[in-house]
Amino acid sequence: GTARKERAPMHGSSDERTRTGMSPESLKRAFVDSMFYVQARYWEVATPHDLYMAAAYTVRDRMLERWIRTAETYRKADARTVCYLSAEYLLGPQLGNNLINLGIVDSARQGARDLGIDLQEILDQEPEPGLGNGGLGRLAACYLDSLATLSIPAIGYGIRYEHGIFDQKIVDGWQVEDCDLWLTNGNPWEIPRPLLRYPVRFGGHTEPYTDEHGRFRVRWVPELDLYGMAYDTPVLGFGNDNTNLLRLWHATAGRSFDLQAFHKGDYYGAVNAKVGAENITKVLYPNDEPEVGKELRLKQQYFFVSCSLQDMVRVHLQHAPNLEGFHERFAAQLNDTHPSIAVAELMRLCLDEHGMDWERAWEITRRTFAYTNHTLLPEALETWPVELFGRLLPRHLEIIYEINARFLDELRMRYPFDPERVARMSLIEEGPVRRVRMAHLATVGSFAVNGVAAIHSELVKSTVLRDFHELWPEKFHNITNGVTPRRFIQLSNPDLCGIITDLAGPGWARDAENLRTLEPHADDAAFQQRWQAMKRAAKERLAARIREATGAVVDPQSLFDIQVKRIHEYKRQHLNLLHIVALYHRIKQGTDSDPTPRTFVFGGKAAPGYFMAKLIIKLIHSVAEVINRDPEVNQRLRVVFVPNFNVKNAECIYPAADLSEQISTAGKEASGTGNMKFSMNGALTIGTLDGANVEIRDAVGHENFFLFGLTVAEVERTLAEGYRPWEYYRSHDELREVIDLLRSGLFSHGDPDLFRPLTDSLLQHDPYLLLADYPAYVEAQARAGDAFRDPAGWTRMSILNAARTGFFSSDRAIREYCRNIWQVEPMPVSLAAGNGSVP
Ligand code: GLS
Repeated sequence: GTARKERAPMHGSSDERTRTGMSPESLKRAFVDSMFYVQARYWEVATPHDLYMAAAYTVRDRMLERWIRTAETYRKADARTVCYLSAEYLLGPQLGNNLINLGIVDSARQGARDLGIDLQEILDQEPEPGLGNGGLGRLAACYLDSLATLSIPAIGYGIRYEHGIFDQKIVDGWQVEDCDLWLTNGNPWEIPRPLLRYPVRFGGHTEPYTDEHGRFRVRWVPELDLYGMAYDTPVLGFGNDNTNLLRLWHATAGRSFDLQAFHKGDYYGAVNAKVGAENITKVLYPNDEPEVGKELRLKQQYFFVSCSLQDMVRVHLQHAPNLEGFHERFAAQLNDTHPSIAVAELMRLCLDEHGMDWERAWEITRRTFAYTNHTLLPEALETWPVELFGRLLPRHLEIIYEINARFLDELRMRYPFDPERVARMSLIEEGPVRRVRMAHLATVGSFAVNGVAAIHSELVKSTVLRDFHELWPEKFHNITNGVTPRRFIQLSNPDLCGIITDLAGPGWARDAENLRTLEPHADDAAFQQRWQAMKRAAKERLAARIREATGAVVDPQSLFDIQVKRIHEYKRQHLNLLHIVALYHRIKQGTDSDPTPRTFVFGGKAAPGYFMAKLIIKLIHSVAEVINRDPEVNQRLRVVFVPNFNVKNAECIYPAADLSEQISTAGKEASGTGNMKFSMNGALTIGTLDGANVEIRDAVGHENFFLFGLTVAEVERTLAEGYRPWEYYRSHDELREVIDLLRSGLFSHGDPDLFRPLTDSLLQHDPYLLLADYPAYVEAQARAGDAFRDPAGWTRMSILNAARTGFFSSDRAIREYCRNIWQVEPMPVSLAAGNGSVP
């Protein structure tokens, strides 16, 4: 009201600037203030955690004006908004990133130093929000960063998991999962919105009725309801004043629990039901590219999608009398099929809650959504048994049946003599267990479908969605993934950042194509020296971290050969191991010709139920144990496993790599994004023609990339011709000796059976063609080893890799989404332009 406006303090007065100013002096004062008024502590008793919290609140205060001003700007302009719907956001630590995006790293360091505190110690305190599994979740986080940086009105919607991805401990070489407790000490970055709640319903049945206009309608009579409550996190842009919103939903019990149970006197039953409701957002499913089918996961998906769409509808109705025009206000991106139930939910909201007719509702729905496919692996393509679906979401199943009936009619008209095609394209898979095909629902309900690397997008069109591509070729796009240079260069590799800034000026982090200014210096001896010193320092930091985490000592002079990513058979960590064992074997036999000392670094989590992946982790440790303690070998080879690979550890690992292992079977890795982070930091890649490797190799130059392995076409042909891995084993002497060593018990304290499941799988099936690719891999490794012994030549290649990977910035990817899919324009926010009042 006006009364409040009159009393509003002027934001920008000198008092206010003390509170939110960016100088070391005001940061210091605000920090001391937060320690007292937020943490309620005095200096002498402040713990490191108190220091972190006070620092976080100090920084958060400095984000709020931008955030509020951004919300105000978008709202006033009635701006078209991107809604990114994702079940995962692998954000990583916030404090360091927010200091960078506010441009106050130096002030903060200075302010801390004045108080006798080391900023790094404060940064190390932060637990990381691990609300994702791997590449897909980290991509969502990079995209939020770029959306804000490009001044695009955008909201990230997702789930506030109480427990994110598990902490990985290693016990006797085996992975042991420990509960992630990221929220237990409080999360200073989120703002709870207890009044921003939406009901979400499950179960029950539907009833037809006739509305007041005499029209046929359906009412859903659910069995239970719960609420989704919003927790908001600001997402700063870099080099601008835009600050976007990440809104994560937390589940709480609804009134139905009270009514049903408390009033019947069943107090404990009622409390139990409440606990059940709150379970929905308890824990992230720890499977990357999972074999799905769990009821709770479908509940999670529907829960966050329903809250998000209700929130979008609320915002829309602030500007419009009804849902007409909803698709003009919002572009909603489905991050894989996890949120694809949104298609049915928006239909339900339009039809049942807003009285729209089917044709209009369908038009709005199809023009709202776009779908990104992130995997071709058949076991990861989500389908839900119709029985389960109908039990949890009876109304949505009806709507899906109706979408399908109309769609199949269209198809029959178009392909009258091809009933098999019609059956293939159906939203329902027929069989002993009928299932809903979520990728088909997402494709039919979207105006655009994209893959995440050029080769992957072609494969989407020619394999999993082939029939749909034939029907709607114009719907299909490629948008090659990208990663944010703010976190993965500026924050994680300050020395590299210094080198680039000296040459290109500070603007490069907003325009990564400026990395090209490095290129003319690739052969300059003095520049090479600086580059080598940068790499050397990063390797020393990683060596120290490795020593701290595992006790292993590694030599920073050696070639750091690194494979960090989820553990999966298709990613072929065990192919890497076969090479390591071959090198070991040669040294023991005295037949070695590659004297390059190497440190092999592994890291990555295995899905807790994925036995083979866990066995691979055990094998890495077992090989490491034998090699690292053998004095005949350990001067030349070391093998380490960095436990608990997460964003924080990753930031220390990428800058230290000489060689990046991107060795998946061609056609299996949709894109990869670690491959980009390594290359940007000056690692050379040894890799297959898979995912974004193809484009990285084209960008950096074929001579600066160690290529090996079968192509997609060759993989297909090999399998079609009846692949017999046994024959590779028989005809390749070294390969046979290596596999025999694994079967001998040498790496398992004499137990020949421990690794049997792995070696048997390789010899009998080898679905990922390790044996077929082994000779080419070992040969490419020898080339890499040779190249490393020429420091000037290697450094040149390293510089060219960093110089030519600007394309893989997530800013470029987001620009493509804006232009080719979302049709959304930047809306820059200006702090200066506002009248400065805080009503
Ligand atoms: C993934 C793919 O496996 C990765 O290749 C890809 O880089 C990532 C982001 O597009 O998505 N799909 C998936 O389910 N998990 C992934 O990491």
